[in-house]
Amino acid sequence: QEYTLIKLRIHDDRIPAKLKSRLTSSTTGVYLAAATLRPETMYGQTNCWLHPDITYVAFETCLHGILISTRRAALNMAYQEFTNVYGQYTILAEFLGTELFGLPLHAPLSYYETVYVLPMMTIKEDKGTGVVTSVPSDSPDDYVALMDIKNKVNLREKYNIEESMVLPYDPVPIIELEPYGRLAAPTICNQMKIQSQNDGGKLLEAKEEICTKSFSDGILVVGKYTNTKVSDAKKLVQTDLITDGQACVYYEPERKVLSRSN
Ligand code: ZZB
Repeated sequence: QEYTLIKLRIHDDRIPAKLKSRLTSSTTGVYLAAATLRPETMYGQTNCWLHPDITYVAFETCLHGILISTRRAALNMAYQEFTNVYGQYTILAEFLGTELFGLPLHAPLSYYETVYVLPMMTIKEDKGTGVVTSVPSDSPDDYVALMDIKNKVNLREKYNIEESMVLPYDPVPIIELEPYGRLAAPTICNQMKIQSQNDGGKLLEAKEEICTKSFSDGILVVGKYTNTKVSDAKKLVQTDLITDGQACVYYEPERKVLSRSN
């Protein structure tokens, strides 16, 4: 599986102290490394998701500054020549997701100049980098999680999330997709009456429906590739981001399939 790693840059003046103390003057930025299959949707990023209880590590790369991901993804990257020594990475600092909530980020191509790190309970530790960039216009999972944190004061209080990190952020129309219009994920979630992050089955159904449709029929309505089909724009946007040093390619090793005979 090929993912695009999107480099979400933590504002330099907000790098956590325990990492800051380990940095040298040559550091070229600290980034949350979000794994996505949809680089063409980056115009619609509204926030970044981390899981509160997952451990994330910060490590130095040759070409991409300091990256933050799960340990497992860091090791995979070390085997993909991200680090100085093949197969090895040095941990500069370790964080639980909770320690990173509320950090301000620069997200490449996003309509919003600054986006924040917020909690999502359905992040899987063993997929991608454990860092997910949020595009609520086109991802049902992101849309319901954003609505949760917007609507639930107790959830924000629990994780010290301020209103200003959430309330100004709305889904951005970026892809036209018949018959859903320009906000496919909100539309399908409302049609299917999906209420929360815990509606797993319905969410999966919604995601599969619009993901497949978007690839075959979606048309970008923002940015340099306005009026381009999603299926064509994907590669074009990925290449631009990589050329600008704002992204790179990451391969997910194939999962072992457990076969059982009975
Ligand atoms: C931005 C984006 C925009 C995504 C969209 C999806 C959609 P799949 O198809 O099931 O493999 N993701 C990445 N890592 C994780 C993780 N560890 N836990 C939970 N979710 C994760 O899903 C790939 C997508 O799942 C990735 O692409 C990422 O969200 C998320 F408009 O990045 B995506 C209809 C989907 N739309």
